[in-house]
Amino acid sequence: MRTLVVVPTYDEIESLPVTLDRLRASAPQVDVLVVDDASPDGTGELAARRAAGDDAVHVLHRSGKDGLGAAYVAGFGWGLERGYDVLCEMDADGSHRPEELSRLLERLAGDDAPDLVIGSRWVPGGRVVNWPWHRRVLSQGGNTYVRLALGIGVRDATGGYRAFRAATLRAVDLATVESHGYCFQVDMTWRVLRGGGAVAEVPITFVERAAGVSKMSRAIVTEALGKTTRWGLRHRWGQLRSLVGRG
Ligand SMILES: Nc1nc2c(ncn2[C@@H]2O[C@H](COP(=O)(O)OP(=O)(O)OP(=O)(O)O)[C@@H](O)[C@H]2O)c(=O)[nH]1
Ligand SMILES: [Mg+2]
Repeated sequence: MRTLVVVPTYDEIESLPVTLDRLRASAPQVDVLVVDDASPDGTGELAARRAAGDDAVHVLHRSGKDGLGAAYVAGFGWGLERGYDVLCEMDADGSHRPEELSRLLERLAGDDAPDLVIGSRWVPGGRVVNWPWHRRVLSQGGNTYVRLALGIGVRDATGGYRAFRAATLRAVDLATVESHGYCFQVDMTWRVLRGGGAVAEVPITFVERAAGVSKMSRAIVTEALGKTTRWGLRHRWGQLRSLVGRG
């Protein structure tokens, strides 16, 4: 299985080298694509230097900050064009421990193999390290809302440590994905489930970033809540109409 890990970056000059070192050491068989949105701190140049010295590391430079969702769509397109079998998501900030990637990949390749594996903070065995209580509440509350609004069983639909089969991504119409922030994660989960795909979760230990600043904002939370509500309502409306139509 040729595997590509897509790492979106915006101002991660301190975190990215550590993440790349850990990933190359713990999963040397896996290729990496850094998708940088012209980070003012020079993360893109750093990634280019790493790519020049390591055949397994690649970089895609984009012209400006356009959100994590657009970066992943571009990165997935790059990987699908080059024939990778499995495409993964991983943050650059150390929150997603590279040493746990093999567990996601094993689950994707195992028996009754799912179409998408999510590294999950909110299943038994999952943990979050160094998060203040308000981040826990936001993530757990947000995920509970997503589960109820969409009527799905996934415990960590906003989690961004993931492994997709290439076929799963090909079946999703990536060109129409418009979500910017971590709403992108909910969007992709919902698209896979709506398309009849199976989603599995494996517990991870999520570690709060040690360096750099968060790109999380009120706009990102609002986008996720608003879109999730709309998708949920549209879905229920469709169910109601087909029920009435049948009666
Ligand atoms: N290319 C690109 N990457 C981004 C953008 N926004 C965030 N990222 C990257 O996406 C990953 C997740 O972003 P974070 O800032 O860590 O967001 P978060 O994990 O919700 O917030 P923290 O809990 O503070 O870490 C990091 O690797 C970021 O550098 C963007 O607009 N473009
Ligand atoms: Mg983070």
